[in-house]
Amino acid sequence: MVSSFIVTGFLGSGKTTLLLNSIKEHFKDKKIAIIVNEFGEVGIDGKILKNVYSEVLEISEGCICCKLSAEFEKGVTEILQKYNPEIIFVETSGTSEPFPIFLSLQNLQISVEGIICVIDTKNFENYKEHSTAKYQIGGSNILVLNKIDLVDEDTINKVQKEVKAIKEKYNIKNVLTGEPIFKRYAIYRAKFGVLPEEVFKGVFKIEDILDIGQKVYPTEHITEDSFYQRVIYLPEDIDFKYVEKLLSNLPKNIYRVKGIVKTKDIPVPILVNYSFGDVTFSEIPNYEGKSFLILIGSNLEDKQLIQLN
Ligand SMILES: Nc1nc2c(ncn2[C@@H]2O[C@H](COP(=O)(O)OP(=O)(O)OP(=O)(O)O)[C@@H](O)[C@H]2O)c(=O)[nH]1
Ligand SMILES: [Mg+2]
Repeated sequence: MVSSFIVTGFLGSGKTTLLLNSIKEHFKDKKIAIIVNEFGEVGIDGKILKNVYSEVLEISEGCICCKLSAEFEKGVTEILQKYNPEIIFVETSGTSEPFPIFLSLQNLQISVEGIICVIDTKNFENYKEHSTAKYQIGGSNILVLNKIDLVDEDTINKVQKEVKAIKEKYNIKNVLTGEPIFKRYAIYRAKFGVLPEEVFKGVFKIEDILDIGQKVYPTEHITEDSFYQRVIYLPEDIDFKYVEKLLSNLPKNIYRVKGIVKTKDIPVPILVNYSFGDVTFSEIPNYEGKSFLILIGSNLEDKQLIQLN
C-alpha cells in the first residue's frame, strides 16, 4: 500500500520549507512524489520543489479540499501510474482544510501516515481567529509549532496552550458515534520545519476509517472565511529598493505575498516571501517568466492594489 503525509497549515506558516527540509533529511532513499496545491493563480511552490525533486504535481487556482477535489483524485491516480511512488506528500494550500483530502486519499486506498499542521508560532496571534486555521488544527494529528527561532520561550508556551485548546474544541469527530477520529495527537516544536524521524515512522498513522464514507462528512469547505488573491505584474527594470519599500508599506489585510521579481540591480531573479510582515528574499536562478507578486488577504480592495502598482 502506498503511504502518504498531508501537510496543512495557514498561509506562509512554513509547509513548503518543512517538505524541503524533512524529505531531504528522512526520505533520501525512498521514491517520493509531491502534490502541491496553491491558492494563488500562479504556482510558486511547485517551482521551488521541482528544483529539488522531480515528481511534483502542481494544482493551482483553487482548493483541492473542495472545488478541485476531482482534479486532486485524478492527479493522485496519474502520479501512482506514472511514477509508482512509495510515499506521496500533499501540501495543501494555506486556505484548505485537510480532512476532505484525507478522505480522498483513503478512498484511493492510500494509507495516511500523518496529517501535519504547521503553525506559525510568531504570527499565530494574527491568524488564530480565522476558522480555517481552527479546522486545520482540528483536522490534523501532528501539530508543529514552527518558526520558534523568531520567538521567546514564553510565546511558544502561550501558543502551545492556545493550540491545544483549539485542538480539543475543533477535533474532528465521527458524527455517528461522537468519537474523535484522531484519538491522539502530538505537538512538536520546529525551526524551518525540521522534525525528528519518529514523525515519519508511521507512529501516528491514522487507523483506516474507510467505512466512514464521504457522505457522512462534508466534502465542501466548511469554514466561512473568504480569502482573496490578486497578481500584480511588475516591470523588469525596477530597483530592488522599490520591492522592499512596497513590502514595508503593505496594509494589514494583505498578509501573504509571494512572487518572483527581476530587478535592475540584482543579476538573478529573486523569490519574495512575505508573511504577516516577515520578509525573506532568496535567489531562484532558473526562472524565465515575468516578474510578479501574488497578494493574498481578506477584503482586498481594488483601490489598495492600484496604489501599490
Ligand atoms: N525564521 C524562520 N522562517 C521560516 C521558518 N519556516 C519557514 N520560514 C519562512 O517563512 C516563509 C514562508 O515559508 P513557506 O515554506 O513558503 O510557507 P508555506 O506554508 O509553504 O506558504 P504557502 O504555501 O504560501 O501557504 C519563508 O520566507 C520561509 O523561509 C522558520 O522556522 N523560521
Ligand atoms: Mg507552500
